[in-house]
Amino acid sequence: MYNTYILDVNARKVFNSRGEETIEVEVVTEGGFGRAAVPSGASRGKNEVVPFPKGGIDSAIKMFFDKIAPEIIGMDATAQREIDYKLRELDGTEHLEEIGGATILATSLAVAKAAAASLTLELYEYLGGSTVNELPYPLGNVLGGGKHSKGVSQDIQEILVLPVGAENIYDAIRANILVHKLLPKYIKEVDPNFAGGKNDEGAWTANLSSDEALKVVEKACKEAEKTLGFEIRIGIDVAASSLWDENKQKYVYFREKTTRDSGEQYEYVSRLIDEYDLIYVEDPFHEEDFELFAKLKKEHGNHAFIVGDDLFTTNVERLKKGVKLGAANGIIIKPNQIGTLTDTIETVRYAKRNDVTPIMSHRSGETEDVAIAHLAVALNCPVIKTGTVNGERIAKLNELLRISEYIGEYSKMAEIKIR
Ligand code: 2PG
Ligand code: MG
Repeated sequence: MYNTYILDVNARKVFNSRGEETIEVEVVTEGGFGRAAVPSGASRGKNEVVPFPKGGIDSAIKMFFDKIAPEIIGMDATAQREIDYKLRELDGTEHLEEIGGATILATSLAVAKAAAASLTLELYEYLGGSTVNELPYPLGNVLGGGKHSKGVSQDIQEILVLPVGAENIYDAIRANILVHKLLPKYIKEVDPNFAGGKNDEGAWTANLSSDEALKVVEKACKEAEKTLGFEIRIGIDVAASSLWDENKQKYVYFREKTTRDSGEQYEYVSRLIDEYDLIYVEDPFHEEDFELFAKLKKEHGNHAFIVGDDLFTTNVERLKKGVKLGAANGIIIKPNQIGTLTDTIETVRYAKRNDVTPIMSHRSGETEDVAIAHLAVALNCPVIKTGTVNGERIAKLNELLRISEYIGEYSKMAEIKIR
């Protein structure tokens, strides 16, 4: 009668899009199979779970076979919460230092996928129920800098586009791709030596200041809007923790060769929001400055998403603090920041109950795994941040096209509401 029991598991080393080793886990049930691989970040928040244990990935794999496999073989794959608690218990540390967050998340996701397959459901249906029908708007990095580009490009890590006027997922994805495609022409007007370089996430990387970068993206958006006939807005991920110098107590802008104290950083970000009509501002301040986030949200939170990534690290306790202080109206959701599917879902639910918009997100070092596309739909995240081009990013976007087709005539875009 039941075909969801776990019969066998496996783990192996695979590579991510940066060519770094990561872990992939497989779970076999009586009636299904699930496989999940875990991405990795370059600009990591200091409160994220630890991806690999002291002995690195080899020791992670050994621990998978020694500790995890004997415990979960024989369990029911639909007992997600029980399995996730068990994984946390086996590790025994808050930040998953013992076994490592990568192995734990890969197991957690592979279990969910195996359960879904055993019930002949798609992952989004299994987790979201038979009535989910809203597709997230893709938020795409088109021009990169900071830690993802290293060197001469802008200090702001990501300039992103959000096709708010698109009426379906196909047009939304097409819009971001078109902006990306149009950009080189405008970049060359300012940086004649631009040779078509791309960064880790497939965003262009050029010798531009942050203002020049925003201006060229603005031009490309205008042209794309004219072609497509709907609105495309601009966002940024400052990734300010990467700029923050704890000793100097200042943000260090390497390319601009300037520093900004917290007050100056606030003024700078405020100016960018006004000047470029930004709809989305991620990590404008370093990961412990909840107060300054709150000030920015108070001033701009009715017309822009003020979003915490490193600030929250998908951790519900940090989000609770943020809600209390009114620090943000958006939260980046990266399952590998927190370690299990259950933890991820808990954070998304808490965010929604408190008017904080969850934005499902990739990492800069990705794999071909498309689970985040399913999670975004299942958990009703109105936005998914997953790049614009390159195989590992397109994989998620193409999966959204498939999901939209599976949902069929009732499929629609989620509502983007700034609260
Ligand atoms: C970010 C992410 C993804 P990373 O800062 O939001 O774009 O980068 O995965 O390197 O943390
Ligand atoms: Mg970020």
